Amino acid sequence: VVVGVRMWRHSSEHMKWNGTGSTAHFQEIVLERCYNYTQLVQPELRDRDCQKIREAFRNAFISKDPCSATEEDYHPLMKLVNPTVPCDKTVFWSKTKELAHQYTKVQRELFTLEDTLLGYIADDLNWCGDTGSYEMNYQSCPHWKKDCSNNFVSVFWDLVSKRFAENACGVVQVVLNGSISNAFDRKSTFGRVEVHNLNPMKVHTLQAWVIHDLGKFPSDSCSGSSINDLKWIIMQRNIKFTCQDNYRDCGPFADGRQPSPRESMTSC
Ligand code: NGD
Repeated sequence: VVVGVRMWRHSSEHMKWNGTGSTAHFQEIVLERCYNYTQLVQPELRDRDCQKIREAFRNAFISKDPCSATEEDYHPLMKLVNPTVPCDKTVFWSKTKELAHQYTKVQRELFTLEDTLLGYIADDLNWCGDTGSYEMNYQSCPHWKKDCSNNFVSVFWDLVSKRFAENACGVVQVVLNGSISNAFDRKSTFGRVEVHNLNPMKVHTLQAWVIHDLGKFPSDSCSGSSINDLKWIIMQRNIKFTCQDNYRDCGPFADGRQPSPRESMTSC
């Protein structure tokens, strides 16, 4: 009987939420990424206290109901890390994560959110705690669609995306996916959060790149209705809008071969 009760309790904990659990070694990964970023990637940030950052990150969600996250929970963490991207260097993306990151890896002075300290630390990680426990839940975390939208991961990304957009200045860029039917999606983080938090006093132009996968039929382009939607929203906000399909300005290779969109974005 005792074994039966134990097994039942164990499996009910296991099944609590529908999303994947916290990333194994979350604390260690946060600390290691923080040191890597502040000591090697952006040594101007070498004075940041990574132990404090790790602690503030953990305190934001530990011992709390994982479906009741608020922006305030992250304020102590936000205070420790303010975004610092120079004007003209911000790159947003939507459904083009890999391509956008290839782009900023080559164009080293450009920054996606994941090239800033908090985005770098949290990218691809998952985290949640539980009321009445000092442990993280490694079994399951709330799924943003199936369980609750105010979970700690979604609230974190909405908040850091908002701050990233608020701080942008000059010309900002967005890399969009022309191989899906709506390259611009009002419900994406870019469409729902970032676009609306650009400051028209600081940002004068949004430059969109609509890129299709090689060999795939283009499903959307600068002249499509979703981009028109974006153009309308941006112009309403008194920001200039420009759009470029499959950017290419480096001409053919020495052997005459035309570069693919991917090649021209990343190697010209
Ligand atoms: O509401 C959500 C949600 N929407 C998308 N995604 C979400 N995750 C939640 N927990 N809650 C996930 O974010 C989705 O599964 C992808 O893994 C990722 C990006 O979604 P995508 O491709 O639809 O693009 P978005 O426009 O929603 O967001 C990309 C822009 C980009 O300019 C970054 O500055 O928003 C920023 N970002 C948001 C969310 C997550 C980055 C990330 C990230 N690095 O994981």
